[in-house]
Amino acid sequence: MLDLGALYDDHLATLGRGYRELLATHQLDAIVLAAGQPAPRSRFDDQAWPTVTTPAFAHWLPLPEPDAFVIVDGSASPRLIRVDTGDYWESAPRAESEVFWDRFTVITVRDLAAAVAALPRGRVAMIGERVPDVDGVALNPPAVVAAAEALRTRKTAYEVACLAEATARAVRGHRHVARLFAAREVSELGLHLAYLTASDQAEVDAPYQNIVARGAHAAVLHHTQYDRRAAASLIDDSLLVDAGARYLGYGADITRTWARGAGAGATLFAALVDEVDRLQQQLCREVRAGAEYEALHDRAHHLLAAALVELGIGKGDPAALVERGVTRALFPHGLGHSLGVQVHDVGMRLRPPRADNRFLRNTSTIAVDQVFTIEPGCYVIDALLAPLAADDRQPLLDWTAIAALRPFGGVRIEDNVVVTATGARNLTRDAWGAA
Ligand SMILES: [Mn+2]
Repeated sequence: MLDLGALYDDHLATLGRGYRELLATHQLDAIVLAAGQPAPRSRFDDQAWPTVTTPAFAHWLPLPEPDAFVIVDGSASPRLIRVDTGDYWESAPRAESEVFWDRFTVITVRDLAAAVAALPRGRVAMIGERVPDVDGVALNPPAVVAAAEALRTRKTAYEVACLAEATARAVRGHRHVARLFAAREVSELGLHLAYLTASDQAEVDAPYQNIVARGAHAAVLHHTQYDRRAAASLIDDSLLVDAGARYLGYGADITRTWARGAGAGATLFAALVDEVDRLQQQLCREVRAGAEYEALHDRAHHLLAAALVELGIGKGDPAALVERGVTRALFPHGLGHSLGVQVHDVGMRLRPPRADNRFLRNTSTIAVDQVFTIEPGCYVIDALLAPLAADDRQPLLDWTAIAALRPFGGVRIEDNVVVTATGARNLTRDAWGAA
């Protein structure tokens, strides 16, 4: 196993430097990072969603505990204020690693009021939500929040190690459901539960709601309404699973698509899965520090157009399929997004994309130590294809092929990559190879 302690020390040292600069720039004596409180499910009962700590807090330590505060004032050891009410109804949430405790000066108090009383006053900013108003403390000043978010775009070795472990867990889930799908009939709900078991996580611990889509459901980009029925016998079918796992607050985000069956539609769909997988790996190989992520997204459209013509799904000049918006009807989402303590992490969409790339979540200049997803896809979404069938773009697609693919929904292949000095390290393929 990793020497997480040494990596965590370096992580804290990097964060400490970044925050000292932030304090100086914004003329602050301290920043308070509030873990926050669980959000109520409804104002009409006493149930709450599980605690999700404020990302700026999670960036400092993997403690999934409400009402805690980290105080950063530039001193060597940040302070951690915790509330222990002696509650006997619930067991306290536990961090999966204890690595952080002795790096903090820990102050334990009996209630939230005492925690608030212990917070610094004066030139102090606080980042958090569902936190008490504190006199003399500015809550979420936008410039300070933006500066703290900017510190999250380049990952430390500790963060990459956490993401690699999260990836390894997710890959175990993906491999398991792929085997199940090939061998016998299991409903979407059954596959979802099997994924959680194989990746050893409760549903509430997952970084996002698993997308588990069979057949035509795979054309629904965020299909989470799991069908509970399974067919009686193995049929020609597809399975798209977009599911992750977490480690110490860091989430992996992986998609795989599988095809089954020997009929003409299944055979064409399997070939499309192979093509998208191939072009996805090509895009991962083309990641270069200094290049624009949006250019890589544009490149994905050109590679997809060539693949479509190769497979007989698209017709004519591949460049025309991109220029006329045909690839955008088949691949309507962005190529990827930043990854970290939030599954759609911050800091990589500082400017909006071009209008034709409007769902793109990463418009950054690619830089060493960024971690992001590469997730091209291709789907039969009738709402997007209908305008093409109805205008002069109709001859650009083979509609018989589209009809053959429709029952299989679509394909998406998604990996998590770390930008290096010479290219990118693919956490997902590395874990897949090692599993
Ligand atoms: Mn994703």
